[in-house]
Amino acid sequence: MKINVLGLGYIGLPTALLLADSSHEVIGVDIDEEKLEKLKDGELPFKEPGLDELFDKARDNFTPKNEVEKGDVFIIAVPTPLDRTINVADLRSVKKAVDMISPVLQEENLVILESTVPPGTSKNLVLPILKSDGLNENQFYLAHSPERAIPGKTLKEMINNDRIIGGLSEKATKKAKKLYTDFSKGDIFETDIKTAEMVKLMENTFRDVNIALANEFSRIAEDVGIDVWEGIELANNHPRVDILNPGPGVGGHCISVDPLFLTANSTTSKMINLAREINDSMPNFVMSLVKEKTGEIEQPTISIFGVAYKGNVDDTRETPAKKIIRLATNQGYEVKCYDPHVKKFDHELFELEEAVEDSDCIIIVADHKEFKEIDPNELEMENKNVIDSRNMIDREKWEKAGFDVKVMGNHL
Ligand code: SAJ
Repeated sequence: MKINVLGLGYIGLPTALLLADSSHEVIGVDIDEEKLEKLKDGELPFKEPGLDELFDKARDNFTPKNEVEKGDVFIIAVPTPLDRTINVADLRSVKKAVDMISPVLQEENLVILESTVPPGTSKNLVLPILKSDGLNENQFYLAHSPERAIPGKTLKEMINNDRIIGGLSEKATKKAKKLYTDFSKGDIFETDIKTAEMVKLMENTFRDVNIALANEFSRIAEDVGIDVWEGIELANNHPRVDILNPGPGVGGHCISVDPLFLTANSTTSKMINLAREINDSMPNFVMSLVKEKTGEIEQPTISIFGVAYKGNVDDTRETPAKKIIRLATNQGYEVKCYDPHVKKFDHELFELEEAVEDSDCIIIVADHKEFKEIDPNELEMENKNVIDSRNMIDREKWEKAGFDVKVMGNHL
């Protein structure tokens, strides 16, 4: 089949390559010319385990382009960010993608929306545009199949995770399901289009709310005087309890954003907004710990370890590090950042040695595996303080090297 994949980002590109590797002829469409040139030169625009090998195998069936071609299938995997000023989804990229498809849409074509969208988007926004060039809704197929892969394990999860597919008609669902079985080994569950849209948001909201609970526990643990990490481990021995991990805040383009796609469509939500508020306040809590450690120091310097939104990825979208950095610089701190995964960031990045030079406190924000390997004896600092917001370093090792260690959520 000839398949157009619109949007060659973290989801679209792996999807396009998996389909190309399954012997389909794939046109990868993007508006970013620099990205297209890179791909034409055989270079990947981002890192993801296994993607290099897949690209090598699938390249012959994959053509990067800035426009769609007539074909059999159109998969839309463009970003759907949140407009932070009004907390409403910005669906302009979806609209642009559908605008590109409708003039070339033919009878029997299948259109699949993979981007995460507020419930109702497929029917209210996508369908009318697809119909605007003459076809009626019985002449083509429309389905929503939300992506569920987690950055860092995208390919593995795309192949092995279960999928939800909701078609506008039953035939649309079946057609989309058949396509995904070309590379997906997981179960594929069928539903209607609006339920599929909502399920994706429910999944990420579940996670956000549960991380908020863990974060609230960590703050209460500090007040009460216990170690929340030990508490969570013990509580999770219960067969029906599975508490997530506290942290410096929830980043990434999904979990910190998707819950608001739900609340924007409702006047009744309380818990979802509250969870967002709790998670968004975690950088402030981290900053309060920094002040406790550095309050006496004149013109303190701090070192942020890990500006990615989570461990072992190079993605900085919505990273809590940004808020911590802004809060700190606003209060006169000098901030130096170190991240062995990230190459490009709004704030200057330093090598390890330089990042800690003259520093008064290290703050572990993303839990990159490299931080476990650091020998604290080799760090030359002005004052040896470390705040671990992820409970990831070997406390004893750092204390032996003369560090004053503070683990977030642990009263000690
Ligand atoms: N985090 C915590 N504590 C935890 C787990 C995560 O503080 O116990 C933080 C992370 O550090 C990070 C943020 O939450 O800042 C989100 O990380 P994540 O690993 O939970 O999720 P994402 O955003 O990388 O990917 C999620 C996944 N959704 C679920 O697990 C329900 C993924 O399957 C989705 O495909 C993806 O969102 C998406 O695109 O929607």
